[in-house]
Parts: sequence; structure tokens; C-alpha cells
Amino acid sequence: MNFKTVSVIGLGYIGLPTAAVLASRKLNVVGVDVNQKAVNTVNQGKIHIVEPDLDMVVHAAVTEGYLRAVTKPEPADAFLIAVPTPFKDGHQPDMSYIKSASMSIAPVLKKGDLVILESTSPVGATEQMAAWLAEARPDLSFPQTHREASDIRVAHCPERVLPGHVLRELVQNDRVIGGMTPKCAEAATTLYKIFVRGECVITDVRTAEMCKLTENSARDVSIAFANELSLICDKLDINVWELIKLANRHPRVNILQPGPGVGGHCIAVDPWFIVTAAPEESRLIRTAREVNDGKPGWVIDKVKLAVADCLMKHPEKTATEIKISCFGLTFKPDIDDLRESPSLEIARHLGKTHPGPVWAVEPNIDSLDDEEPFTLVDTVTGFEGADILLLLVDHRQFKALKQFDFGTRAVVDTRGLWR
Ligand code: SAJ
Repeated sequence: MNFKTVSVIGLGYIGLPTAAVLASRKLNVVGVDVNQKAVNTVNQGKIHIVEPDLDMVVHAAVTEGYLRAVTKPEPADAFLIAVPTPFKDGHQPDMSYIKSASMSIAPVLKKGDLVILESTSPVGATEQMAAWLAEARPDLSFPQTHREASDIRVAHCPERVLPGHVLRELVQNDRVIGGMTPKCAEAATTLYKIFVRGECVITDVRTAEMCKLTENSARDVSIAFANELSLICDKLDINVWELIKLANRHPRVNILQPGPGVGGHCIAVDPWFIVTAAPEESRLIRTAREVNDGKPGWVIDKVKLAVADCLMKHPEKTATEIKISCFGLTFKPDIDDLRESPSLEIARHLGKTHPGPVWAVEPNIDSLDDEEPFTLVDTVTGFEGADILLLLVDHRQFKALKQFDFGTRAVVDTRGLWR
């Protein structure tokens, strides 16, 4: 297959870097997003998300004329769908973004086109997408009915890049390519080989969908183990970070790091797609989710204990005078992404329940909703003025604070950064 024009639907954390990398290989790339502001920003050669080096790649692609953004899909040879797949009530996957993306490209599809779903999806989502497309375009044939003779090729190729390292991982990671038929997989492989230096490994769509969910569930279970250890060690008065470091000296042990909980739009979400599909069988995966989701509540209790302790030590003070500083709001270090962030959840809870001032220090975010129950302050104010220092995210700016005097102030360090 010869791809001259590629359309990327959804210009978010995955779609925009993918569009920019394809454009950097001198393909004509049309990025589509419903958000007019994002479209305008990209067309100015700028970016609306934080991702190292992405600004340069987008700027070059737009300036050289290989990348442009629009709000309505145009004809192309291949369509890559990279829209969110959150969950709804009861942790059921919300397929509405995939549905509207499919509906939006259906009118411009033509014989010979390739449609790839990149969004992390529950098992069966790609077949469902193909069914929606077939319903919208009865004049075209699709692989579910016409197999290798179909007009349209359909594949699932889950994104697997790590926020903060997206440009490198997009090129270097192996890709799992699930085709609805072998020819669908072959067409998708031809497209990915334009920019992927890792191996492109072919399978069927359902295995590719499950593979992505499995990777993120494996990480969630491993983090839950670390988080559970942190609770046990707190009870037994053992430094969990030292313990993990020592245990990891064993050649076949590799424990991850505890934190305030698991955030982001992937690891905190995807395991539920397995649990809702096979609830009886997914006991460990569900428990890991519950352990990780329980961690913010445990951190909040630690802060409440620190407040009570502070009042005991300073009987002249009232709770309204005790200032709490939360260091970090994003879901992991050195990014600006607040989605499903346990740190934000903790800061909000403290802001609503603590009678005194609650401050947040977040070097990657300039402003927040006026309605947030805490105040954004700079690092120095947050560090010097607070009675309780709560470390939630190990941003590089916070590491340096270790050298300053903490005095007798209470420290709740959920990442082991200041130990
Ligand atoms: N976390 C810990 N302890 C650790 C590692 C992570 O508490 O030792 C926490 C982080 O602080 C964060 C959450 O887990 O709140 C998730 O962070 P992450 O760095 O593990 O993963 P994400 O969500 O940024 O990206 C993951 C990656 N998946 C895997 O590593 C298996 C990435 O490769 C996927 O592409 C991405 O999900 C996705 O989009 O699905």
C-alpha cells in the first residue's frame, strides 16, 4: 500500500505526537480534533500539551507544510483513531468517543482505505468500530463480511508510549498489530514501518486489544504490591524504600515504587476493562485496583494525624492556623497531566476538610479552576510557610528541597523523595 495522506483523529497525548512523527517522515498528515482551540494551536506550529521536544517536531512539521489540523475529517489513505476511552458508571468502558470518531470519518472513506484504532480499548471494540463503519457506509465492503476481499482494511494497533518519553518510544517500541484479517495487519504494518524502528508483531484484533490491557494491568498489580508493602512497613516501622532497594538486589525480584496512588488515564482505567468483561475470573486484577485506589485515603489519614500531632505540640494554635502544602498535583513527575491524579484528589479532599489554609505547589501548571478548594503557590512560599509538608509528586524541582531545613515541621513523603 502506498500512503500519501494520513489522517489522525484526536490530537491529544498520543494523536499529536503520532501525527507529528508521520509528518516528519514527509507524509501529508491531517490532524483532526473537535477542539477548535487545539486545532488553531497546532496550525500555529505550537502545542497544547506538555511533552518534551514535541513543540519542535510539530513546529517543523507545520512550517514545512506536512502537518495541518482541521475540525472535520477529509479524505485520506489511512485513518488513525486516537481518542479517549474512559469508563462510565460501574467501570463500564465508554465507547462514545470511538463511535463519534468512526461516524465522523465514515462519510469520507473510499475503497482501499485503512482504518486503525489506536485507542486502548476493551476486547471487541475494533469489531464494533468496523460494524459502525459498515452501517454508515453500506456501499463499501468491510473485513467482517468480505474478509480479504474487503474495500476497507481495519486493524487495532494499541499505543504503548510512556508520557514524558513519547517521541522516543513511538519510534523505538515494538508495535503489536492486530488485523481483522492478515491483509489488514499487513497494510497497518506497512504504515507503521514508515516510522517505527522496533519490531511490528502481527496478531488478531482481540489479542492486540487484550495485550494492551494486560500490559497496563501487569503494571497496576506490581504497583499495588509496592503500595501494599508501604502500608505494612508503616505499621511495622520499616522504611519501605530501603526495603525495596534491598529486596531488588535479588536477581529475580523487581518491585516498583509506592506512591500516593495510581493515576493517569491508562493504568487506573484499563484494568477495569478486563474486570468488567470477566468479573468472576479477575480477582487479582480487581484487588490491585482497589489497593491502589485506597492509597489516597490512607495518605489523607496520615495528614490528619500530622495535624493532630501539630496541635498537641503547639497547644496555643488552632487547626485554622495550620497550613498544609501539597507538593505536586499531576499524576506523575515532570508532566502537566492531571487526569485521574491521586495527588489532585488528595489536595482537593484536604482543601475541603481542613479548616486551615491548604496550598499546592505545581511547577508544571500556571493556573487552575477558581473553584479548587486550595491555593496555588510558588515552591518557596509552599516550603517556607507551611506547617505540614506533603510530598505527592517527585517532580525534579522538589528533589532539590531536600538540602533545606525542614526544622521540626511534619513531613508526609509519599514518594520517599526527601527521606
Ligand atoms: N506509579 C507508581 N509507582 C511506580 C510506577 C508508577 O506509583 O513504580 C504510578 C505513577 O505515579 C502514576 C501511575 O503509576 O500515577 C501510572 O504511571 P506510569 O508511568 O506507570 O504509566 P503511564 O500511565 O504514564 O503510562 C502507561 C505505560 N504502560 C506501561 O508501562 C505498562 C505506557 O507504556 C502506556 O502507553 C500508557 O500507560 C498508556 O497510554 O496506556
